[in-house]
Amino acid sequence: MEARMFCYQCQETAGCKGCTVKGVCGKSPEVAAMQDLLVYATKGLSCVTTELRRKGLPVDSSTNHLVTMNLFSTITNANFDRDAIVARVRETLAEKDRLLAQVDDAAALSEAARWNGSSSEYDAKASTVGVLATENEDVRSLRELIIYGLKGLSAYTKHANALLKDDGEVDAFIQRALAATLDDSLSVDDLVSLTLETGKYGVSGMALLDAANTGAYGNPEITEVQLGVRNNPGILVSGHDLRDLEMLLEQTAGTGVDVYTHSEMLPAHYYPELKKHPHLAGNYGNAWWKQKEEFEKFNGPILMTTNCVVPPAASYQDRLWTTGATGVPGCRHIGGAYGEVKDFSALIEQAKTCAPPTELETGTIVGGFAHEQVFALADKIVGAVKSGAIRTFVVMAGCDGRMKSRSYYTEFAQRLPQDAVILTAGCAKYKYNKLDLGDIGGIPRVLDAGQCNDSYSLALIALKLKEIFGLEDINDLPLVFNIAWYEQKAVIVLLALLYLGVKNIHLGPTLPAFLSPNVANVLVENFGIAGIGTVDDDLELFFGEGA
Ligand code: FSO
Ligand code: SF4
Repeated sequence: MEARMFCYQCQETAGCKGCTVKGVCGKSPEVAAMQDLLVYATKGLSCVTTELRRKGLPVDSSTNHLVTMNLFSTITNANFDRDAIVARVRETLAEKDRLLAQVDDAAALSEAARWNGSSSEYDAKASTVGVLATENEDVRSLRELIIYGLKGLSAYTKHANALLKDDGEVDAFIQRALAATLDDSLSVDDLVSLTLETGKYGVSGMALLDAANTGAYGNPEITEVQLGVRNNPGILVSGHDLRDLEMLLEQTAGTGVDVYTHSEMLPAHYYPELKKHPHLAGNYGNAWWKQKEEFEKFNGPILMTTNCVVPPAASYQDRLWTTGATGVPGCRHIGGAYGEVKDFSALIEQAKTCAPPTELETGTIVGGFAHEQVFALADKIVGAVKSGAIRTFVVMAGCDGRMKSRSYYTEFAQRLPQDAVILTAGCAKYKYNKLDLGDIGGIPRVLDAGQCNDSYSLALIALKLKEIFGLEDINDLPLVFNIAWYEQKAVIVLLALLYLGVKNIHLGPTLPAFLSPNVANVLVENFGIAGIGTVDDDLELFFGEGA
């Protein structure tokens, strides 16, 4: 069949090669084209801002926010609304031209920095600027690896910005690196260096978000989260944006409407300033990919604050609302700039007319093992390692997804030796967080630090253990990495871990299609990156002795 688009940015890409007719995620070729053009326009804008910074001229934070929102909008499962993306392209080109007027030698800048066109020209232009516009497969692979890392970093930056925290150096880097992906003079080695530098800024971005979240809501603490439902109408909040949840909790207080979390919003329950709301009723359902059946049964409105959105069935489209970087045609979108209080009143009014959620399960799960909480337990944990009660920590952070082969992670968790403890973050946890894996001397065998960005917490924990045990190298810890990936936030987490010196990370369920054989080799040779095998083989590899 004739190619109508090309996208290979996520783990579920068609045939592990690329979506060329329609996205497995539901992205249409028409939306894919506008996302390609938006990335291109954002690179052009970044080229101009990087030139202005080089000349010592200031760049407004509003321009930085435009760049990060644009990249966030193109992440897998974030925005399926072509009109919304066209509007972003237009705004970006206008901003780029405004700033270009301040550059003396505009002709020396890249074509992307100089291009503009009317919306009738957008599709034709888009067809020339997608991923395949870079012909050399290694250069293309590295450029896309960097761009996907920057998309993930932009998502995390955006959440920090929503809490009025900025790191201008991270923004300047995102733009410098985006501009560099237009530069044909850069060698493969230059791009490998830039990839590692992206990881460095990934650490900064996650640190920024961690400080923003804990500054606003306190440090996560051990919390039991209800899985069942109450008898009131409810609103289900999904995605990662804690500030959106906070505003909704404030606006629903005393209305008789309960608020539930879904998928990556589960860790909100661990924060003192969020869990204090008595109508934050529990966590409903599982990871993002189960949303079609779970949203149907929830009965009330659902607020998607970020990806992962699945295009909805008609039966609940009217109850699905988007905000921030997300968009779905036919669903209502709630706007609001950073620092503004968003108006959720229409959504709350809808909730009042809805039946309470249908119960999916009962019981509780425990989480809240972010860095400060784990540091508070350090004596106990170190004692358990020294006594041999804990043999190994297994980092199983990352994402969940639809592929059947992900049952590997459930089986792997189930069959781990009893003296192994799982450290997790991100929606990958739903593959094993309801298995009742028990505890070791009171330390649960699944320690959930939070959302995917809270992988930063896992890195801090590893560094702390390294210090306590007086080790030179993080890789000398009794720690193995078996990470599941799906979309581009996992890419920045991976690059951040590489920057921190973590070696021998296993990545599954498949390796990224965007890694060319040569680029994959660089990662294998320098960092020991590997895929996954069978559960039997991997248990043997990690633990030996037929564990
Ligand atoms: Fe999951 Fe989706 Fe958090 Fe991702 S809900 S897959 S890596 O957006 O960001 O873990
Ligand atoms: Fe395909 Fe993933 Fe791209 Fe969607 S995001 S079009 S599933 S590669």
